[in-house]
Amino acid sequence: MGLRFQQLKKLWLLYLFLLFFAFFMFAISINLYVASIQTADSELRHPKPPPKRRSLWPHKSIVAHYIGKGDIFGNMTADDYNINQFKPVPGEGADGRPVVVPPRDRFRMQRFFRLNSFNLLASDRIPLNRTLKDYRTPECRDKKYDSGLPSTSVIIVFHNEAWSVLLRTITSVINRSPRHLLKEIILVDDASERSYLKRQLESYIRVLTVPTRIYRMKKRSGLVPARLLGAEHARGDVLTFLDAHCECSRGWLEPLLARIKEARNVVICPVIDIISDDNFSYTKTFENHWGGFNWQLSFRWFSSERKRQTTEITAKDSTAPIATPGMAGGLFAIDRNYFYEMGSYDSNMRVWGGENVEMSFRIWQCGGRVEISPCSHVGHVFRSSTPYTFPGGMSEVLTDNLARAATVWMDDWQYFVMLYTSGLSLSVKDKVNVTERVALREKLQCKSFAWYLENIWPEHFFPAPDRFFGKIIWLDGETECAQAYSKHMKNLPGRALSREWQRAFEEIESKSEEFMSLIDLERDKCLRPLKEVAPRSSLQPVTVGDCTSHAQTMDMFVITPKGQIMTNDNICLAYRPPKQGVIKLLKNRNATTSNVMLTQCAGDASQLWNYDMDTQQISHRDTKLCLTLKAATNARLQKQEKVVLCMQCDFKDITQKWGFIPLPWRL
Ligand code: LR7
Ligand code: MN
Repeated sequence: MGLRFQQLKKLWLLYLFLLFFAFFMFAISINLYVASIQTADSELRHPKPPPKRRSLWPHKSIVAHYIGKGDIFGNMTADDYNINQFKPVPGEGADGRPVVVPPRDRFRMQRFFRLNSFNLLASDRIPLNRTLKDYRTPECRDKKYDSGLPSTSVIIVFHNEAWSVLLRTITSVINRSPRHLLKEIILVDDASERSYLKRQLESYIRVLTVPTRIYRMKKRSGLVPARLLGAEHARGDVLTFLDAHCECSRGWLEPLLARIKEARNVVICPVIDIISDDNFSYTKTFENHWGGFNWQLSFRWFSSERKRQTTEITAKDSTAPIATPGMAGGLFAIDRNYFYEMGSYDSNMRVWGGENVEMSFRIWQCGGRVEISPCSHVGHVFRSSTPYTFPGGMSEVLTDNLARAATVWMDDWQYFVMLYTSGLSLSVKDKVNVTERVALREKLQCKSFAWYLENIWPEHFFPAPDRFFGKIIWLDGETECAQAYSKHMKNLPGRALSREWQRAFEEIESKSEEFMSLIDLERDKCLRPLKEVAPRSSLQPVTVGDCTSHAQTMDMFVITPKGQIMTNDNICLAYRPPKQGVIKLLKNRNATTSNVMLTQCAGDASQLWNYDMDTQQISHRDTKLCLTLKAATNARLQKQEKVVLCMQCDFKDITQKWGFIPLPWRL
């Protein structure tokens, strides 16, 4: 009896263990599966600005990465596309709160996500007139606007937009704009196929309290031709463009119109808040961020301090607009006549992309201004993938558009963009015909791109004639390139006095061909971020890797005469003293300790470096510590890694010797 009981107990325990184990494996595989589908569709298009929250670091990360959620269940039927399933639940999404779709609808929710690359079921539960909070600062709320503001036509273009999302955009415009300032709403349908966007939409807009008209493109053309069609029919003093998935919040319009009344050459954008593609919650973003473009001309948000440059208003006024080198593209107001005087849009830009770059450069270079008004808040649904088709091919269309913008406006820098953007090349440039736009630039007597960079975007991270552009090579003393480099530097007269970047740049430039030809692809190592993907927002340790691939930009650096070591996406090499609790945090984040990081450029002392041509050391200017290549333990992976650290300088130390290999960037 006793033995039996023992056996039973054992069996029972074994059974329990197996059950637990099976469950455990199941959970893991589900997790892996979800992770795999999420990364598969995480193609990043437009960065959303950072939500407003307390920052951990003095220089805040500026680009939020987000993971797209694709459809994982089966195909859609024609009915799925064409039926409007808007079914508002009172109070759902009120004050911009997130929507929770009931568990019984989760399956459908996944299925319908891919239709628009956002959670349609969540949107379909939110009333068209849902309430939002007042996202303005007290100073903005108190602001008085004069009575004679210009009127505006709001122009919304769309292709296959969801009913609830489009109509919530329209409703928010009507409900949150002073009636006398809103002349009309103009919708332009870029050849949508969904049936609810035909008659049903026409009869819906007929009864609105604000005159609303719809124009339809004969064939799918893209947002530029669609916006041009809308603008043609507009009668307001000002054109205000919005994407078809926005929500205007309280007081959004007056600051825009007031700024244009003050200065008609200003293209003024609202602060773009985030409406979640997942649950449609509305999140306020920073008022003080501004925009620019990376080396591939993708729009990026930045948040380093910027002087409020408007002349009429003092720099202290927190309600004053911020000058921005680049605009996101979708949400802005412009004086109607000024829009045409400045050449409206490049009508040969198709489908999506490039027009925001073109307009930013054109407006600035031809005497206008682009600004963001901190008092105007409009939400936008940020998506991680494109829901619609790209007639002509996504990459071809986008690169053609970018090539047009670059060729007309970027002077010498167009070659840089062509060389280092995948899909772009000088041959794409030859393909596009931009004669008309070049003539426009002549006619308006626009300034050069160099002027734009120097004056409008002095913080920029592009190459320039007085900067170095290329790779930072570790001179291990053995490879041919390393030896040639050291020999050249050592034999320069007066080199011992030259702790100046400018002098180093000149010397490197004069010998660039030779150094380049000596690079040994197998052995030479160049400075690069520790992770395979280039860092965009977070701090990232630095290491060395093969100097080979010229197609990637993560190991290419721009060095300014001032001593900033920058790379794409506004990332700079920074010294991070461990005392500030960085090591501890790093342990959690990257599991590697280093006091040298790639992080958002801020132009402060932590990011300034010296170069000594005599010893080939790069040292941090303030602390006089030298960049050193060391083995470090990665606590998480339990393995040794090479990491670049700042350590006491020792001119004999081979792990502290660095050289520069220039890369071409202009013809
Ligand atoms: O072929 C098309 N036809 C269209 O009518 C393609 C698009 N569209 C419509 C579309 O329905 C939408 O209403 O054009 C509008 C913009 O398209 P989105 O929402 O797919 O673009 P986006 O929000 O991803 O992209 C941003 O960059 C674009 C570059 O061409 C445009 O300038 C968008 O207006 C712009 N959106 C914003 O600036 C919102 C803030 C994003 C940021 C940062
Ligand atoms: Mn959009």
